[in-house]
Amino acid sequence: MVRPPVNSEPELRSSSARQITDEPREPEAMEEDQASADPVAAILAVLRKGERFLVCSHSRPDGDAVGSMLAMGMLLEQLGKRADLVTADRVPTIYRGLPGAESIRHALRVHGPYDAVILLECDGVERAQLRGLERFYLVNIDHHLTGRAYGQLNWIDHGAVSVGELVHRLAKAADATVTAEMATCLYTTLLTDTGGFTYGSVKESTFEVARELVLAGADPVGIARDVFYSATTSKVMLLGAALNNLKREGRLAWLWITHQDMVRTCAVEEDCEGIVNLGVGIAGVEVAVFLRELPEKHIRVSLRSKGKVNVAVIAERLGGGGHGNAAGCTLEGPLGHALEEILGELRLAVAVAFPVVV
Ligand SMILES: [Mn+2]
Repeated sequence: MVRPPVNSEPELRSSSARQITDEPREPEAMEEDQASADPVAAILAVLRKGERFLVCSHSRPDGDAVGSMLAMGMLLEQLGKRADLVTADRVPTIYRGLPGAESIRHALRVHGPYDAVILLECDGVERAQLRGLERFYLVNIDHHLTGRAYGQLNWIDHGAVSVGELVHRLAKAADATVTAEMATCLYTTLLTDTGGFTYGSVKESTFEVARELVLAGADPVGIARDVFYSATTSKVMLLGAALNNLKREGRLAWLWITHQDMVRTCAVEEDCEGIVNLGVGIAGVEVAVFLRELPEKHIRVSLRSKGKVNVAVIAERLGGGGHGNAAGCTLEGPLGHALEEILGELRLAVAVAFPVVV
């Protein structure tokens, strides 16, 4: 049995290794071990036991965040539970057509009589940018390389291409029906987190999951159209501004936009999504970085790698996180300063990954 979810403040528990002693072990210690041995069963036990749940994901939600939240909400509903879905930022326009997307509220603080909070896609509780989360029983489901076991229950699987893939596994383990609506949300997580099935995380099983979701009613053509062929005019104008600032140096490429570029093209934050891919899309480029000047002058940094350089390690060193192929962080401005800082890291990483043979 897992520890029952509680409404009151759960005590913080260390995930560090326990010393082996002859003393009888506390029941809690055994629960923890069982949870780490079979996180799916442990999470299902929490879901079955509770009544009301809060489902959250990271701020600036992407396709995996939105799709996995919606599918998790549908799963909880099938289990006869109440679920509130909350993120710190609005759902991006391209995902607003997903089934149930209108049910996601955006807020800065959470409160309520929740039996547990299910945090999806957050490598740290702070990624959610929601105040008040810490006092709840936290179920952490993630697939980031930089994922930490900050929850009372943690399921971190680096092998999953999206958190949606994990929610799909959970739904099957619960013997829930994967409805067409759920399949649409889950397929969206696969498509977006793999860059249309092209990133290094993709493997044979990815297509097995995709196939199951299509059989369950997901429309791969319609979803791809909504995700990849539905850009706003301001987004395409913004791409033009970014391409004007494109630089190439051997295996490195970088591009940036200023806050002024954002204002001039009437762009919104979500229009910046994917710009970094233009840099890494160049033949011979191994790593690309996209920098965006925020209104308050901090610099948002997006990193992409073709695979030889682990950009999650670099992002984490600078206070961010992510995957080996795709990661990000926020740096101090001004833009020129942030650019030099990140290029210093990247030049070194490229030199290590591609040593010059003399
Ligand atoms: Mn993801």
